[in-house]
Amino acid sequence: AYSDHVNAAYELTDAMVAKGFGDHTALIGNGRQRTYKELSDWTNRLAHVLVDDLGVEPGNRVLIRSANNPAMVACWLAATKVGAVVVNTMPMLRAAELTKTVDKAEIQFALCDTRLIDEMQSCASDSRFLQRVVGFDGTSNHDAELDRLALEKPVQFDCVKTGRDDVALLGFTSGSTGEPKATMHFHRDILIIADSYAREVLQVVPEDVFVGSPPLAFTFGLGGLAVFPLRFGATATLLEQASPAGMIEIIEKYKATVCFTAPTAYRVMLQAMDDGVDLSSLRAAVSAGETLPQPIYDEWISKTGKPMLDGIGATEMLHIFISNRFDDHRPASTGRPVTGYEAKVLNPDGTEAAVGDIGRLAVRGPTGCRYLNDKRQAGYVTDGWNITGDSFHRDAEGYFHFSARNDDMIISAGYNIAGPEVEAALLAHEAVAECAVIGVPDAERGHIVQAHVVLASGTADDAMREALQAHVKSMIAPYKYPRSIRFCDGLPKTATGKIQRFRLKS
Ligand code: 3SK
Repeated sequence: AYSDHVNAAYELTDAMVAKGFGDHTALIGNGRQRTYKELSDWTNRLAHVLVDDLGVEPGNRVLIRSANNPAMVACWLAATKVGAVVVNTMPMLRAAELTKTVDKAEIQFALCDTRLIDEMQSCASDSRFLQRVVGFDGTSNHDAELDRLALEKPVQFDCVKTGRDDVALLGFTSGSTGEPKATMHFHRDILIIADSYAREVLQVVPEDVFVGSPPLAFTFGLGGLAVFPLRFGATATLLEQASPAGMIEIIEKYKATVCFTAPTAYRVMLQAMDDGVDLSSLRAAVSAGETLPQPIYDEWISKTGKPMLDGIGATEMLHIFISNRFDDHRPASTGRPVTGYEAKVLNPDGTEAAVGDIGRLAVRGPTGCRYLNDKRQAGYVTDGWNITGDSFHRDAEGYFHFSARNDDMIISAGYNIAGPEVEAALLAHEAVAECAVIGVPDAERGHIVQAHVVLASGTADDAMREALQAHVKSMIAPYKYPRSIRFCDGLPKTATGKIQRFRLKS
């Protein structure tokens, strides 16, 4: 339903002003608020700098390096307005990782928060691709080269008339192997995720205020904290350090209504509610990127009266494609496909699995995987179906149930054991705060189940180990119990809160 020429950034800014949202607050962050009109003007001035001063041409690749803040969103929109292909990156990347990204995507220009410019400069100094690094002021005082140049520019800019199938974004994903892949997404894809998932599942209205933790550098964060609010005239709050405490503060201060974060942050929010924190403004709590433990789901419903919206997405698909709904949700289920998407479960031979049988999840719809110059494309897409790295089963009513990432399936003495199932059993024990289950090599059984456990209470000793093993055996088939349990103070996680189980394997 998009015309041949559509520019996603125009639709999220200037078009919103034309629709009457000019005075509505678009972005809040680093102590400042900006209306849609101010955002439109700001991004138009920046677009002029990109074209007039830097010489950015449509199709050029522009890297943006920043923590989540309004300036990062403005840079992304401006680069999209001029028809560039944007690569958003996380502040924690070091020069060597930036170089890999620059080389893979053949990036010519970098817009970088001046607080993070050293690593960017050292990447640029010996890059064959990078022509220019320009600093911007992420604190929004407009006190850096890009900001100073922008202040002299007009607030009108004719956005490049990009084709709806022109690439607008390269989303990087390292999957479980750590070897980065770049996924290409079109201008129309950016709008589709809002017009499907955000419209249908979240039912976003202009009065909504969004908050959350995933970095804008990941498509999960870019969708949830920029595209979705801006598409509907709502407000995005952006936090450079999105700790649970920081999100709670924003929710209370701005009466945030939609939250995107991982289960571990929701656990902290639930505890805070017991201490009197008022999170009642939240009408949508989206959990994705990590398995939602049943106790958190149950406690959320009992404390708020609303279901937590568990969903599954992938950088390859740009955003969430299966989700629970407010009025259509099942405990321990990820829900049903978002309108426009179809999903099925595959047997190892590629045929469709019977109801209840675990297999690989396949999905197709308006967005999909297009890796940039990567042989792994053929492994991900078959006959138009995107074969994700997750094992699921579908029940008779069409709800999909997560079993494991394919890498999280442990084969022990001939049994297939889904690590997340063991984790869910452990989490149901009151002494367990967090845990991650992996398979470790074992001479006798091939692999055994090993649990890494962070305790909420109790002592990390053999008695606790035995109590947890007995507890798991009482909850699920005994052969699944963790033969090895290691206690630890914390688990390795990505910036989006995903537990990095592969880092426990060494
Ligand atoms: O689950 C994820 O990792 C994800 C990735 C991209 C966009 C959305 C989501 C939930």
